[in-house]
Amino acid sequence: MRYLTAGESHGPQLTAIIEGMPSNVTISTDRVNHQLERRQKGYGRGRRMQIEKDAANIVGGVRHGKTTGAPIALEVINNDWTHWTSVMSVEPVEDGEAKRRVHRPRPGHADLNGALKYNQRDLRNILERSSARETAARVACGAIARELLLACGIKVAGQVLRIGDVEAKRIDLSIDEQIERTEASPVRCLDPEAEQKMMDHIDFIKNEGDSIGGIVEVRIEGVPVGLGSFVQWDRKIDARIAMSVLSIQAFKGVEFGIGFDAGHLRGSQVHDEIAYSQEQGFYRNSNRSGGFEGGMTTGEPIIVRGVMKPIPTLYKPLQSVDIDTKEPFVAQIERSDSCAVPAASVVMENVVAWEIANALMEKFGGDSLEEILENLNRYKEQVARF
Ligand code: EPS
Repeated sequence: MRYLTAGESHGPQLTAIIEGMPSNVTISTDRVNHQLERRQKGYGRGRRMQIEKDAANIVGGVRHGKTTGAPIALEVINNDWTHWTSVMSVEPVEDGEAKRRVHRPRPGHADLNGALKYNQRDLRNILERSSARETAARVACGAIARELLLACGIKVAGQVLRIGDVEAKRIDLSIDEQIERTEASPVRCLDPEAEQKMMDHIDFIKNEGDSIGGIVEVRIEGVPVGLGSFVQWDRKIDARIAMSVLSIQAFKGVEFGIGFDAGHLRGSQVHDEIAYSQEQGFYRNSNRSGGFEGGMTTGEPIIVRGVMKPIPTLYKPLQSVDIDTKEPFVAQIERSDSCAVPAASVVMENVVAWEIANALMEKFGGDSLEEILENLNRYKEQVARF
C-alpha cells in the first residue's frame, strides 16, 4: 500500500490518495474523524486548533461504508484558509502586501534550506508545505489503515512518556485500559502526578516564550509473528517503522523496546528468552526487543518510542539572518503551539499503524478482506502446528 498527501497549511485543504487497500473493509467515517479529533487536542496547542474542526471528506474508493479496492481519495478542509485567500491564491496577486512574503528564516525549521534548494525568495513557499499541518492528512490515512487492522484484531495505543523535564512513571495496564486512561488525560499521560507536572511545565515554558518537546510511545497488540523480513535491508519492518516515525515533522529519534539501553546492558540482560506452551505456542519471557528480531515481528507487542524536538516557531528570539538584507534580526511574535507532543503521539500511532497494515498486506495480500483473513488464519494455523 502507499499514500501521497498534498496541500499547504493555510491553503484550502489537504488531500490524500491511498492506493492498495483491499475491498470490503468497513470504513467508519466516525472512527476516522475520531482520530482527527484526537490529533487536534492536547494541552499546549495554539489558537489555530480552535479555528479548525478536522474531518475527512472521502471522495473516492468507499461505497456504502466499505472499500471497493479502488484508490481511496480524501480531503481535510482548512477552515483557516478563509483568512488566507489572497496570501495563498493560486492566481497571481498584484498587491505585494497581500502576499505576506516571508524573508526571515526560523532556526530549526525547513525555511532556509528549502528556500536555497527550491530557489524561493518567499519562505512561505517552503513553510506552508513543511508545516506539521500535513500530519492531519497522514492521520486520516493511518485511520483508514486502522480499519484494516481492526478487521484483523490488531489494537493500537499511544502515550506520552516525557515532556521536557517531566518524566512519567511506567504504569503497566492492559491495552484497553491504557487507551481509556490516555484518552482522559490532556497530555495523554498515564501517570497522574506527571500529568499535572507536564501541564505546569508547558505553562512555564509558554510564559518564557519558549517551546518544549518530549517522548511518546506507541504499542500495538495482536500482530502476528513474521511480518517484514531479514532477507533484504529494505524489507525489515522495524527499519520501515523507523523511517515513518522520523518522517513526522520535528521527530528526531526512534527506539524499540529497551532501545538505546541496549548499548550499555549485557547480552543476557537484553535478549528475550524463548518459551513454549501448548496454548500459546512459542512466546518470549520478556519483550525487551519491542516485538522485533531480525527485521521481523516476534508476535509480542510492538513497542516503539519517538522523540520530538521543541517546535521551532518561538516567541523568544534566536539569532537568524534576513535573506534580503543579510543582516541579523530578532524574531517577531508568531502564532504557534508551545507543545504539540500529545498530538504527536496520535500522529505516531497512525503512521506506525500504517506500516503494520502495509506489512500485513505484503504477507497476506489479497484483493478483498475475505482473502486476507483466509490467508492470515491459514498462516496462524501453520504457526500453531509448527
Ligand atoms: C505549525 C504552526 C501552527 C500549528 C500548525 C503547525 O499553525 P499556524 O501557523 O497556522 O499557527 O497550529 O499545526 C496545525 C495547523 C495542525 O493542524 O496541526 C507549523 O509551523 O508546523
